[in-house]
Amino acid sequence: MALLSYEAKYRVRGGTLVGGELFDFWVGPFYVGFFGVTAAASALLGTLLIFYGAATGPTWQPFAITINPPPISRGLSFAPLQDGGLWQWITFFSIIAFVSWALRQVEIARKLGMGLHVPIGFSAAIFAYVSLVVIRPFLLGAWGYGFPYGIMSHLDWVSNTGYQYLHFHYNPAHMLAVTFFFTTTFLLAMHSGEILASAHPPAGGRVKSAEHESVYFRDTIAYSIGELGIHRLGFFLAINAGVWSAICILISGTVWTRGWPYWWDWYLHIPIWSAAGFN
Ligand code: 07D
Ligand code: 07D
Repeated sequence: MALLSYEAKYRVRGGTLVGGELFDFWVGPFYVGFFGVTAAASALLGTLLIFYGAATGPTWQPFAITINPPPISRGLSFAPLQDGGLWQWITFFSIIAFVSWALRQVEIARKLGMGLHVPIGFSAAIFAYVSLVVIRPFLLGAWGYGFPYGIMSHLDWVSNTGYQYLHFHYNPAHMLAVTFFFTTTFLLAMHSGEILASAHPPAGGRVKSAEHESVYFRDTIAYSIGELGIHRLGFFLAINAGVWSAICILISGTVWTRGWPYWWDWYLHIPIWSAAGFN
């Protein structure tokens, strides 16, 4: 069956959250839906505003373009367009676009009678972004704490924000997030490697089955988590990477205002060391 006719077989009506049958159609291979319309419109508006900001700014050098948030002195107020207002509108449209994209994933999952795992996964990234540009700036009392929209300027923000807390690596939630990111890539390398090794043999070779995969890991580490289990573990690790990232920046400047190395003072005061006079 040609790919498109195969897809057409699964083009079922219904499952929409909003709009009933109004936007329940496809353009080529793309499902539209109410949230496809809101995602496309807000992504277009946000991108046009970035171009407008670039056009009124000093450079077209792609790495140097930056749309900055309002100065901290403006607090949580609406800023004039050229003094952070553009950043506020771009933030607004980007959130509408990301959330619409997630809801469109929900509608497609409902149509196909599938679980909501994909939108839940994507929501971890949205949560991290919203933490950076809405929740933390709100808790700190100024939009100026958000990061600027520019390829290099957003890196400057990460570095400057990190050094404000002396040594960001000492942030325990950052440690967990980094560990989850590293573990996720480690797991993906091993898992994808295993699938390629069994399902894609050299020309003339025999494709191996799931049993080969399980036996491979039992022979190697005495345990195989199984076909479903490996994806559950991947989902758990990857989502935790995003969620602990969000937590690590949300607690910086809100619940912990000093340098992160000082957070570890409790370690020096554990009775077993202090009673022995080690600190
Ligand atoms: C591979 C999925 C595809 C996505 C891609 C990104 C744009 C932006 C720019 C119009 C893995 C598309 C990029 C649409 C175009 C303009 C001006 C995802 C994949 C290919 N960053 N960041 C990058 C974003 C933050 C950090 C690259 C976005 C935080 C560091 C790219 C966001 C912090 C480094 C980029 C965001 C942070 C980067 C490659 C939003 C902490 C790098 C991204 C919306 C999270 C790396 C020059 C990538 C680099 C890099 C985009 C947020 C840190 C431009 C859209 C504030 C340390 N970031 N970033 O592959 O080379 O992601 O930078 O939150 O070293 Mg960033
Ligand atoms: C926010 C992206 C959301 C994206 C969305 C979708 C489009 C569409 C279209 C392609 C979360 C965008 C889609 C635009 C594209 C098309 C067609 C993802 C987001 C919604 N750090 N650090 C992290 C490491 C240091 C610092 C996170 C490592 C230094 C600060 C992660 C190291 C200092 C912040 C991480 C290291 C420092 C972070 C980022 C090593 C600087 C944050 C991942 C090895 C001196 C940020 C929520 C993330 C964070 C963050 C890793 C070093 C500071 C755990 C590995 C010591 C200030 N760091 N870091 O969040 O937690 O992804 O943000 O040295 O704010 Mg760090």
